[in-house]
Amino acid sequence: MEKTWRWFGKKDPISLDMLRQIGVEGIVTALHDVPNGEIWTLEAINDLKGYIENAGLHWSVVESLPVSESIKYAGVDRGKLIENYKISLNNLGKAGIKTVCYNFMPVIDWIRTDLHRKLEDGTYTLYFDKIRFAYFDCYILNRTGAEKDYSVEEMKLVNELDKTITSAEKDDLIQTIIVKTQGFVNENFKGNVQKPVELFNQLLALYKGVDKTQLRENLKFFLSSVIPTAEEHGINLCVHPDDPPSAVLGLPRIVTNAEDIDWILNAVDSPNNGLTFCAGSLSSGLHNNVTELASRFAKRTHFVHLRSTDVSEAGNFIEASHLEGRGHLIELVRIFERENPTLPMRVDHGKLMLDDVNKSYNPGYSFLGRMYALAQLSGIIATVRNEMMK
Ligand code: DNO
Repeated sequence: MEKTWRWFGKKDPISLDMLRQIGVEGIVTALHDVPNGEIWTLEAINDLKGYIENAGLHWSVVESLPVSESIKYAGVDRGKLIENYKISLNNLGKAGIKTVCYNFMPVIDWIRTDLHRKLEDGTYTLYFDKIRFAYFDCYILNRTGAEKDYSVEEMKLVNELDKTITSAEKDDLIQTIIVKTQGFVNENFKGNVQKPVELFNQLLALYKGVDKTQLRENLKFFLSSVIPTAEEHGINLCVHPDDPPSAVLGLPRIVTNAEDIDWILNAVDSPNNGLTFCAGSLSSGLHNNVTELASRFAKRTHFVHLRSTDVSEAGNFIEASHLEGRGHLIELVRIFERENPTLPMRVDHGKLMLDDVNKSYNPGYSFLGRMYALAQLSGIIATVRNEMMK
């Protein structure tokens, strides 16, 4: 696998020179300043590509070429937005960038409720607490009928939490779920969001009547339109799994398990229609066995995110060490090195450790924590390659 790193562009405090020193081989990035839905011009792509190459690296993967909300709920302007998407793909193809990651999660991308979960050793990791999330749903968004999505026992805990939660904690929950985790990856919440809860509810309303079947049809419509362009340029499009891999807030999610992935790969059966194998997202659902999924889908995987989780029976999950947990990263490296050895992979997320705590990195994207994980994974990759030579 190629060792890549998610870099947030020229404004990223982590410079390309730093990345060269720690053994990064390829860059994962996007034109973060272009608003969602607008065309990525060849000029802008080439400018960033040249900048990366001047530093002695190369632009390996686009993460993400974002899919506009209106394409996901089939709004009136989806035709125009899909045309723009195709032009952007065309331009990426001309520039020679051949792996493009995207996701199809309505309204909200990845979800966490705590960005500073302290571990015994003094480092911090990311955490999802089902009851706090249900609280956000039932008491902060006040979504009609939300209680029905939780068990009686869960609602009991949610109602108890309501008696003790402070307004600072409520505010922190809103900032974490809507602003901090979404702001840097999700156009819906970019910039200075004034009224996050109101905005969130407006977006939820756009999906009234969009169930799983309808969302699948909308994805199929999108893929049928863009995959021919991808084929023409040899671009591998790869959908990112839903994180966590289950329906949330009354919204359908359609990249959650083996059956979903199969459905998508068959919806437009082309090698250019593939998967981003995000071990962290997939492993956070107890229904998923990541090593089975990897063996099954390795040939249609175009990009790998290596991260692990531990999940409780109650549905809470914590981002685990890259050497432990349900992600089984050692086994995944074995599978991918054997089945698809040139795949780009990036270390996904890292702990906050040492001097990281003094910096303001995007949540999950620390420098020292990710560097530490990259070192661990480099060791695994080297070991696996050595095993394979024997
Ligand atoms: C968060 C990421 C996601 C992911 C996008 C891909 O850390 O895993 O934001 O990049 O969903 O489109």
